Amino acid sequence: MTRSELFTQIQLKSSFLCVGIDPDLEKIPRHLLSEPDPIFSFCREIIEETADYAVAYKPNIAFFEALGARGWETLARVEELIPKDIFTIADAKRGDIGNTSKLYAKAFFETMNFDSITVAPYMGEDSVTPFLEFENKWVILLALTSNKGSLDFQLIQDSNGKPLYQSVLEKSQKWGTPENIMYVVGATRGELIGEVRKAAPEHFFLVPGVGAQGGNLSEVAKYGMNSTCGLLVNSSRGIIYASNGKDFAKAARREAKKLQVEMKLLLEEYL
Ligand code: NUP
Repeated sequence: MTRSELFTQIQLKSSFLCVGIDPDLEKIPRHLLSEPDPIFSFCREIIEETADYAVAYKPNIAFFEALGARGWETLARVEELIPKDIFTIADAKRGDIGNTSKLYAKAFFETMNFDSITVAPYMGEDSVTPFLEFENKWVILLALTSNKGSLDFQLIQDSNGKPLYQSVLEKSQKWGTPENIMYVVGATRGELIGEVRKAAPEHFFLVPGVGAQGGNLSEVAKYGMNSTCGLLVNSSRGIIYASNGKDFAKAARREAKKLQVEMKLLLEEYL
């Protein structure tokens, strides 16, 4: 999917919601456990009920690969059932020497047909560029993550006072364009989101951390929105585990709609 197609979807749906698909056998409603593939049934109902409000889905690969070969099959089936006008993100946080990254890219872009993959920038340019060689596919580079551990490295300053995440933003913009690179910026980062926006004015940001991690949506929009929205805000547990009864998918729909209604107002305010 291209950047302008993504922006068109955002305008059509008045939404920049990414629904995070993190299905955990221990958390999904008990009645699904008698299904032949409980995780698939769970994801299918969640997708059917939230597709009106979502412009992106982000399956986190950990939740599938934890189930072994069967989990990979489920992931492929889930990816296939996501409507084609909705952007797909494989949250896999890959990156390795070039020759290996090339095969990671093939796995997620060709064997499966994801629009994008999250990539850790730690190994540098040659670990990232193999992902950029696929037409209309995207790398989503970790810049400033939502977790506490982001303090350990990402905020360390060099001798000129520049934090490491800023060096990642600066350097990596030379590897690709706003048409094939996005950045992960945590919703829990408040004003710092504005600093990331200054350093990367045109790029889309994937912003996890709203909902269960306590990030604030209106703050994200205030500091992060640009003239083509530039944001995909993710909530996983806050949507998919809104209820663990038989009404789980309807409850997920309600939570997704709540976020979309807020997003519509923010789009009207800032676009
Ligand atoms: O900085 C990041 N923070 C984060 O939570 C980068 C991520 N990719 N994530 C992922 O987003 C995390 O692994 C999970 O899949 C999702 C957030 O889930 P939740 O806190 O909304 O349940």
